[in-house]
Amino acid sequence: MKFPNTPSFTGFFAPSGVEADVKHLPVVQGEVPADLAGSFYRVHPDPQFPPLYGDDIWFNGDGMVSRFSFRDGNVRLQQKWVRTPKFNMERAVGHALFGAYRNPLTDSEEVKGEIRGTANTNVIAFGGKLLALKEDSPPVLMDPDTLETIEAVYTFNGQLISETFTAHPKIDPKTGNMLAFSYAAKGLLTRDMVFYEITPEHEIIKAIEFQIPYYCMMHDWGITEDYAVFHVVPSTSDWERLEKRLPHFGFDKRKPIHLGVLPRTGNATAEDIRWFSAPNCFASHVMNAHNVGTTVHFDTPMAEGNMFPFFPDYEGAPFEPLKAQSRITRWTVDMLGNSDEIKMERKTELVGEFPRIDDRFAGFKNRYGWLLSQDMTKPVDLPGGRSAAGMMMNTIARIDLETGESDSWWVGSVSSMQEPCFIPRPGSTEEGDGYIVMLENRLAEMGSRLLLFAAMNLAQGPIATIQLPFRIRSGLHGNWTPETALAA
Ligand code: V55
Ligand code: FE
Repeated sequence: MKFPNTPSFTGFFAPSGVEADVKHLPVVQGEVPADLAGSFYRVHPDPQFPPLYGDDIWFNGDGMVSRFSFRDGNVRLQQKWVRTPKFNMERAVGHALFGAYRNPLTDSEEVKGEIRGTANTNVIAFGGKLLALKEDSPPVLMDPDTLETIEAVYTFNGQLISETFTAHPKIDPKTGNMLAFSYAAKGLLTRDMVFYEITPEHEIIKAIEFQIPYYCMMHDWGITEDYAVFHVVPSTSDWERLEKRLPHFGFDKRKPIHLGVLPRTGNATAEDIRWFSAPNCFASHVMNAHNVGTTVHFDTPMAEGNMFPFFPDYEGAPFEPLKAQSRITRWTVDMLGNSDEIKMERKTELVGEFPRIDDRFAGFKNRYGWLLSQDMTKPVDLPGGRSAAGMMMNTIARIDLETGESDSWWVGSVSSMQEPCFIPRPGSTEEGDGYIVMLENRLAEMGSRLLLFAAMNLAQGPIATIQLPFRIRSGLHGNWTPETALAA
C-alpha cells in the first residue's frame, strides 16, 4: 500500500496498523506500584488505507484503541482497531471508500448515506462497557477485556435520539451518571443539540433538545453540579464549503463566541438556557467547570486565534502560530446577573493544551489541573510529534489554581508527550492523591514509552518507565478504569 508522502503520513505520523496483545511489558526504570489494578484505555487515529484524495488530516484516521492493564506491578498492552461500519466496509474491498473529513459529498457512490464515524477521539468504560467515540456519529460498543467490537453503531438500545454523540462525555462524580451531548444532532451542519443524562445501566433518563446560535465544532463542554455549559466558538462550516471541497471547518474570526448555560437539575428545559457572549477567540478543550450558587466558572485553554491550521481561516488569512498559543483561562458568568458578557481571567502563563483533572472533582471546584505544555526555553532536536497546532508538547505540568504555581517535568529534546490521565490511588479520596499515566513519543527512535508519575510530584520525573515494543501513533484521549469497575 502506498500512503502519501506528506506530514500526516510520514515520520512519527506514519501509519502503524499494529494490533497486539503483549502480556508482560519491560519496566526499564522505577517500579509500578503493586496496588495499581485497572486499565488505561486510549485511542489514536491510524488510517487503515491510503486516503481517496492525495492527502488527509490526522483527525480522519481510523480509531485504534490501546489498553494498558495494571495488576501486581505488571503491565499488559492490548491494541486493536475499532470495527466501525467504515472500517468494515473498507476492509471488505481492500481500499478507502470514504473521502474527506466530515464531507460525505466526497464519498464513493457505494457508501453514500452510511455512518462515517472513525471512533478515533476518545474511549471510556462506563457501566462495565467500553465506548469508542467520534463526535460525528453514535458510539461504538467494545468489549473492555478483548477490545473486540460488539456493536458498530451503539444507540443505547434504541434510546439515542440524535445522529451523533460527543467524544467528551463526563461522569458526574456525585451520581455516577454519564452526562453527554450531541451536536449536529439532526444532521450535518445543523444547529441542533441534545443534552443527555445516562445511568450506569445505560438507561437514558434525560434528553433535552435545544439549538446553538451557529453551527460549530462543539468538541468539548463543561459540567457543574447544577448546570451544563456549552461554548460556541466559530470553527464553523456551511454547505458551500463542502461543495467546494474546502476543509470541513473554517475559523470565522468575524463571529463572537457564546457560552450557553443549561440548568440540569429539577425539570429544567431548553427554555431555561441563558446565553452569554464575548469577542472572538479560540477555545476547544475544557479543564473543568463549577458553580457557586448561580455563578458559573469554566476553565479552558484559550487562545487569541485559531489553533487548528488544517481548519484554516474562513476568509483565507494565514495561520498565526503565536495567536494559537493557549493558556488556562477562567470564564465566569452569573445566571441571575444583569450582564450577558463573559468575564475572563487568565490563570497561568504556561502555554498548554490537553488539560485533565482528578475526575473525582468533575463539575466541582478543583485545585489542580494537569496538562501538556510547550516550554519554548527548551531545545528541540527533531521535527515531528507536534500537536495539532504544530506545538512541541515537551513538558507535563500540574498547575495549582489557588496559588498560580506549577510543578513540571521536561521530557527532553527528542521526545514529545501525549495527553496525561489521572489515576486515583486505590483507597484515597483527597484531590491529587494518585498517579499520572501518559505516553512518551520517542521521536528519535520512532518508538514509545509509557510513563507513570506521582501526580503531586511531577518534577521528580517518572516513578516508572515502561518500554513499549512498537511505536504508538499520536493520539487524542483516554481514561482510567479500576479493575473493580470492570468486574462489576
Ligand atoms: C477534535 C478532534 C477530532 C475531531 C474534532 O480536538 C475535534 C478536537 C480527532 O478528531 O473530529
Ligand atoms: Fe478532545
